[in-house]
Amino acid sequence: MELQLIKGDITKLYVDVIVNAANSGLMGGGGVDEAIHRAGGPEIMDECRSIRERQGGCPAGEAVITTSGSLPAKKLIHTVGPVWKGGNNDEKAKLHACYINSLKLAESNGLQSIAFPNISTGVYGYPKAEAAEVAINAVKSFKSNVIVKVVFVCFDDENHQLYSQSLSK
Ligand code: AR6
Repeated sequence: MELQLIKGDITKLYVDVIVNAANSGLMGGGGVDEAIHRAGGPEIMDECRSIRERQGGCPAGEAVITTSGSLPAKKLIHTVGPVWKGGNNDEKAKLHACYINSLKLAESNGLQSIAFPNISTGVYGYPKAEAAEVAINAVKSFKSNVIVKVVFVCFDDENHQLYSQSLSK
């Protein structure tokens, strides 16, 4: 599995699947979620609504898959990161689970390349250095015969710097 790091807008990527940092209601919001819905169009929200009606949303740490609408990526995975509440509320296990469950879902859908944003490091307030370690360790621990490429997409300089340091260790 090849690991790549880029700085930029995840909505522009031509990969098999991009991951959204959603909320448990799958209702849309700000940050990367807003950018994805804006770029991908209303079909995505229609499918999120059906998922909500069927299973009542998506708890933190879990992931669901939808159409990618008009995005260049073929599919879209929505995962829900933990809200940072100081670190003693299972945040690390939940963030780890976001990456693992997204990778499992990509794999079971035969998707070979996947791009992740820096889940929970925006509105949800997870400290960026700790979140980068969790993300990189989770992806490195995942052994797959299906997924050939994982892209970490950093939007801000601080995350990009942290990922580039960790990935070069
Ligand atoms: N491409 C890649 N990364 C981006 C983009 C983009 N276009 N835009 C922002 N980021 P956040 P969270 C980065 O707040 O902390 C939403 O309202 C951003 O710099 O999007 O998991 C949801 O609906 C940051 O590093 O997600 C939820 O309610 C990272 O994406 C809540 O926010 C994650 O920041 C989820 O909070």
